[in-house]
Order: sequence, then structure tokens, then C-alpha cells
Amino acid sequence: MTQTIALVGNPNAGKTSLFNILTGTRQYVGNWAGVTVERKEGWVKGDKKWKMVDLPGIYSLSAQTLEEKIALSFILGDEPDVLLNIIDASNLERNLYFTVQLLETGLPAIVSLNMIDVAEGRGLTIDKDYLEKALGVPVVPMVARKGKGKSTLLKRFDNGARRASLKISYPDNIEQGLASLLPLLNEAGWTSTIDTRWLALMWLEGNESVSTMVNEKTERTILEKMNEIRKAIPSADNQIRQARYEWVERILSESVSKEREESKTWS
Ligand code: GDP
Ligand code: K
Ligand code: MG
Repeated sequence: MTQTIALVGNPNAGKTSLFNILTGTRQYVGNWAGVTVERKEGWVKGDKKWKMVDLPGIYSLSAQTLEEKIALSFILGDEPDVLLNIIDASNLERNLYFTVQLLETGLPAIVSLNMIDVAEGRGLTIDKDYLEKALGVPVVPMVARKGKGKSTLLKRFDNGARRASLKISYPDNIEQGLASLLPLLNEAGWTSTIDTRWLALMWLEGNESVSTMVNEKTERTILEKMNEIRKAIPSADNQIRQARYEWVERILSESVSKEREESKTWS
């Protein structure tokens, strides 16, 4: 059976390089429906088991730009079998914020830790095992431009992708909001591979794409209760963002060092 892999990451993280080394010439270029943003698809290894879709390069799922809306609606609407999140190892802080948002969806994921050569050139040592444990998904060090790490990544496609174990504890008022929203979303009939907690978080943040979708599919009486909960938590989006950044900071302080000791990155 065909499995869909969505390739996601920040602009310049190396998505095109990775897409090309995995699909070779077995790729098709078109546009996303109704817009002139390029859409690329290809078969990994040519055996029609893994179909890879290259999503637009973005920094978050905030749904504020066209590219973010496209990526988010693909993730929500198509529920890809695997999220392949490529991150720039030399620019981890910014990249990992997005990773957290992606992993919170609960979709099976793999992280490609790209640009290891650049990171090492700057004297950065990344503790891959720590990162893997903290995120709860496989992390594969790579130099996509040179194809380094490709065979390890391919092995992970077959047996590695999993739902992340990562669970951020948000401030009490946010957690209380989530606890009230979850039963309402269940009552509204939300059943999806995507984690309902993630949907509730996006709702509290006021995410436009998620709000539109929820507004369309939820009964009015339930929706009113959900709106009440959102209104009662001012600047939920800032609180959520800050909690994610703090989580990322803590993970980075434990997993990245600048000393030139023996590299653990490839272990
Ligand atoms: P995209 O914007 O995510 O599609 O990124 P690209 O694949 O276009 O890569 C951006 C730039 O980084 C290009 O010049 C690539 O050749 C380069 N690049 C990609 N992967 C690596 C890598 O692992 N190491 C280094 N040094 N450069 C890379
Ligand atoms: K670059
Ligand atoms: Mg590209």
C-alpha cells in the first residue's frame, strides 16, 4: 500500500536537496490547487511504496502566510502517513519551534537533522541521542547536499516513524482550557489521527485555518462553549508560544555544546 510522506521544514533547511536525493528523476512538478505555489511529488526508491510530497518551506503552522495555509491544510486534510521534518542543525533554535508544532499533531514523524557539516564547521556538537529522546522520534543526521545519511533515513521509513512522545506542559490556565475543550471536541465528533489536544491548542491560539475548519464542522451550541473558553484566556497564543520556546531552549541547552570534544552527532 502506498504511504504518503510529507516533507516539511523551514526555507533553506535543504528540502529540495533531500527531495532530489530521495526521488531522483521520479518526480512531478505542479501547483497547489488554485495558487501558483509549486507542488512537487515523487516516488522514493521508485517502488511506489513511498510517495513523497514536498510542502512549501515555512517557519510555523500559524496559517498567516499562503505557504503556511497550504502546508497546514495538507496536514489537516490529508493526514500524511509520515511527517519528514528536515531541520537545519546550524540553526536549531528557530527550526525546533516548528518541529514542536509538527510533533504535537501526533502524526508519525522522522526528523532529518541536516547541515551537519555546517554545524560542525562552527564547532557545534549535537547530542543526537538526547534530541531523539526529548522529541520521541528518530533523528537522522545528514548532509543532504552530499547524500550523506540517506541510507539510514531510508531504513527509518520502513520501521522508524512514530508518534512523538513529546508533551509540553503549558501554563495552568492553558492546560485548564485544554481540559475543557477536549470533551467538547469529542462531543462534536472529532475523530482523526491528529491529536485532539493539538487541535485544541490551535483553537486556543486562534489559528485561522483550524478555526475555520472547526467552525464549519461543529454544532453551534458546542461552538459557543468553545468560544467562551477561548475568550476567557487572554493572549493564549503568546503563552503557548513562550512555553514552546522555553521547552526548545531547555532541550538545546542539554543537547548542543560548542566545545570541540569528540563528536557524538553521528553515533
Ligand atoms: P530548501 O529551501 O529547503 O529547499 O533548501 P535547498 O535544498 O534548496 O538548500 C538550500 C541550500 O543549502 C542549497 O544551496 C543547498 O545546496 C544547500 N544544502 C542543502 N543541504 C546541505 C547540507 O547538508 N550541507 C550544506 N553545506 N549545504 C546544504
Ligand atoms: K542556506
Ligand atoms: Mg526548496
